[in-house]
Amino acid sequence: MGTFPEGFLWGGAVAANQCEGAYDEDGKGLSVQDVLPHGIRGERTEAPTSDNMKLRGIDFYHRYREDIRLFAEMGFKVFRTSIAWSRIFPNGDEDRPNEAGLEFYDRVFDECHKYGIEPLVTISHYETPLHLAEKYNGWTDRRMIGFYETYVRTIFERYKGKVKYWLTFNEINSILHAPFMSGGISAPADTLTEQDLYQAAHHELVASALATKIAHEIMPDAKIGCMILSMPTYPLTPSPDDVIAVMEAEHKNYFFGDVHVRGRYPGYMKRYFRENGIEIEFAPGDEEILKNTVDFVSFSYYMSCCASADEAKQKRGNGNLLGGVPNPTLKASEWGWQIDPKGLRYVLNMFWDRYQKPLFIVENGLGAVDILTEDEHGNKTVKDDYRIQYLHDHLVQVGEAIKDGVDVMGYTSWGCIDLVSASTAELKKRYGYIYVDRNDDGSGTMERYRKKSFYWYKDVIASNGENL
Ligand code: BGP
Repeated sequence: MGTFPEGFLWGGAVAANQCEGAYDEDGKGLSVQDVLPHGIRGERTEAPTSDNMKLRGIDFYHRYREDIRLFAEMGFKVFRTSIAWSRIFPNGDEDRPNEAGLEFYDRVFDECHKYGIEPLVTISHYETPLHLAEKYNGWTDRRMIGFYETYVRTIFERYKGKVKYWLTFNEINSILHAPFMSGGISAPADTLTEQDLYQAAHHELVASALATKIAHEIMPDAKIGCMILSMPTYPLTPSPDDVIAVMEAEHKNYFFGDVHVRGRYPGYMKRYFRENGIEIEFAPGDEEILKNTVDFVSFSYYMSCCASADEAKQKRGNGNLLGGVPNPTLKASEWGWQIDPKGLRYVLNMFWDRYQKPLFIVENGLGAVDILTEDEHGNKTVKDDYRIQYLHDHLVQVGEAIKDGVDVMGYTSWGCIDLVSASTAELKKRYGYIYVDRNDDGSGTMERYRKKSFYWYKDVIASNGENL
């Protein structure tokens, strides 16, 4: 018997807003992404602007057949994508869905099943309808729970025979760090208090638990997961103060998983709220709804960071949304994200010890600049040994965690086909096994080419992780 269990769900992940393009086709409404041409650190615009790479993405909306065929060629068992909420409810607060939007995902899921690929669907992946952001200030408003409920009922009823695995909110803990992109909160970030952000998070947590309840009613066989941005945090020094700083930093992330898995607010968070003058308003029934806990825990993993109790050492490194004090022992990617394969084994063990629920790594990968070249047969390709190395090193650690006894359901590497970056909105930050000929100046044919990592991953899947 090999290391990876039989039936391990190998695959890749994307999000609608980063690959589909067709931002205004077939009745789609605008989403927050359509006014974020420069990613999370950039300013939002009043309306979509032509420099926004996401408006066309990689044209997955029109090329999904070709792309899914390539995923099938690699042997994918699962394909993670999201449904763009604003294709189904263009404004978000309508009663009736947009049929053309629903039909698009019918076609995508049917295409997956043609090859025996199981879709894994993120219900909300940083693409709240813009109207909900502008009219209601996103998730700060409790009415969002109702809009989300209408949306999830619609998609559960529609896709119940086609989609078994669902994630309620992408990287739900990121709402504290990227309120507009993650929570559709349009008030300027510097005007928002912790009270605002945690109340918005509460609304999302209730909505997530409600979706879990409804999913179980409509689709008894479905599996519903939460999705956490994981960022294992190490003490910068062995000082006990640094260890406590780590514990407190991790609580801010564990809070979200703890509510999803245990169905109630943890004591450490109640203390934090009490001592910081935060009062979360619970509506009657919220406590009961939160008891609808998830079937599995999914997370993204790109990097780890450090924490320090020393004010003078509080510098923030580059990295995905959470940042953190850089680790002096680690190297970083071209975008400054520190590379730490062992952190993946560590975080898998931490989640497993804490939750005893199946775990799903739904994002992991290396964003890098790729050079298009030719192989010995004259075919265009990318010799991305650096990406193979990164993925290899991480999968070795997944294997170690499995040997530790951790129940890992699957692995979908991020950006299995090149797509537009969430944090910087660039296309040159490529993650894919498949190269897409599109550049940040808008040039390119949109042709797809298999990279060296394509063949490597195909072999990993075919050998169920034995040939890494
Ligand atoms: C996660 C997001 C993804 C994805 C990934 C890589 O935070 O869930 O949407 O984009 O990070 O980040 P980036 O695209 O910024 O390189």
